[in-house]
Amino acid sequence: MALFPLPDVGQDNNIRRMQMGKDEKRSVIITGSAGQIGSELSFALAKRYGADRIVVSDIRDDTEGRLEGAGRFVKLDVLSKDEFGAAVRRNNVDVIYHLAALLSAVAEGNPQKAWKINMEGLVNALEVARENRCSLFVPSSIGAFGPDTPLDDTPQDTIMRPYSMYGVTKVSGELLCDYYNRKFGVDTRGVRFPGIISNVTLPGGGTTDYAVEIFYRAILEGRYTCYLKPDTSLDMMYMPDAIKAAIEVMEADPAGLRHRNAFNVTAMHFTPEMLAAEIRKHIPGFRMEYKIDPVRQAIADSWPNFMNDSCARKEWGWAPEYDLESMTADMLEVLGKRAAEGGLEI
Ligand code: AKB
Repeated sequence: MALFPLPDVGQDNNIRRMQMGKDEKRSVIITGSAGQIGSELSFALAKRYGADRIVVSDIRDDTEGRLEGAGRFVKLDVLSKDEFGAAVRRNNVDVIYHLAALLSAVAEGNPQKAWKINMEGLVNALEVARENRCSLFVPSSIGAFGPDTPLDDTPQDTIMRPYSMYGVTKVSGELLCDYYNRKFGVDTRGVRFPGIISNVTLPGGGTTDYAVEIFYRAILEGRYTCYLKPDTSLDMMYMPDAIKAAIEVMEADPAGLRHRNAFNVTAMHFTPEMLAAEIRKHIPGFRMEYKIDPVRQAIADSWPNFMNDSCARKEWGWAPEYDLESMTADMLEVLGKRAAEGGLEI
């Protein structure tokens, strides 16, 4: 017997309706727009649905310039539900991409603050979505898993007992999003992102950051000191695929979704030594050294070596475009050009 009768509200896939141009007045809001994912997803959404239908928001208003062209800017602290709700109502928002959160290493440094921002911010997003009948995307992470999880070919549905505060907030967030879907009919969806590699915005305090920093240091200095052990295997994804996942899961026909919060998605998995070897194919003299950070190493050791993302492939057609080889070649080309113009810094 179903624990809750499914309410007949909110399941109307707002983003598909917008994409089909059936409701020209509605818009999408992105929280944490200036962050690693937000600063690229905001522009991708503007390109797809029209910048006039995108509201970019961040707690820092000094980021407004960086987001110019992606949509209307609203300064928003997600810890204020009133501010959040007002921004949604004022802008006729139908779809919320809730990206404002702390990453794993920073969260471990201040667990109380991480709980507050990651969980209270999420509860506000869920309540605002419920009250205003919005669809809601919330990113989860490989951080939702823990050392008791099967770490090879990690299944979609498995043991999740993370040791890090970041992981605790991610599992709690997944459960809460599913609860709001079942109890209140809010159209909540999410993916478990692996480490994301981007050539636009640097990540801020994650465990997988090495996989971005290494490219900057390889180009600028020809060497990198890695804080994870050479054989630490983790799932990764190039930003264009991460954007694709965030958009496609929201556009998916709800009738095909058996899962919602949150889908395993991956594009590649590698170790620091494998990435260094791939970079050496382009920069033969590249040198890798190791100085292990015990906190980030412990977090990485508790995360999957590689995930099974067959549910995402089956339920909404997930298929990444970049692998280790093509991602490395593209990163080095884009960052190399920027360095040649004198504009590469870390
Ligand atoms: C982090 O390292 O904290 C993030 C993640 C995998 O969620 N990149």
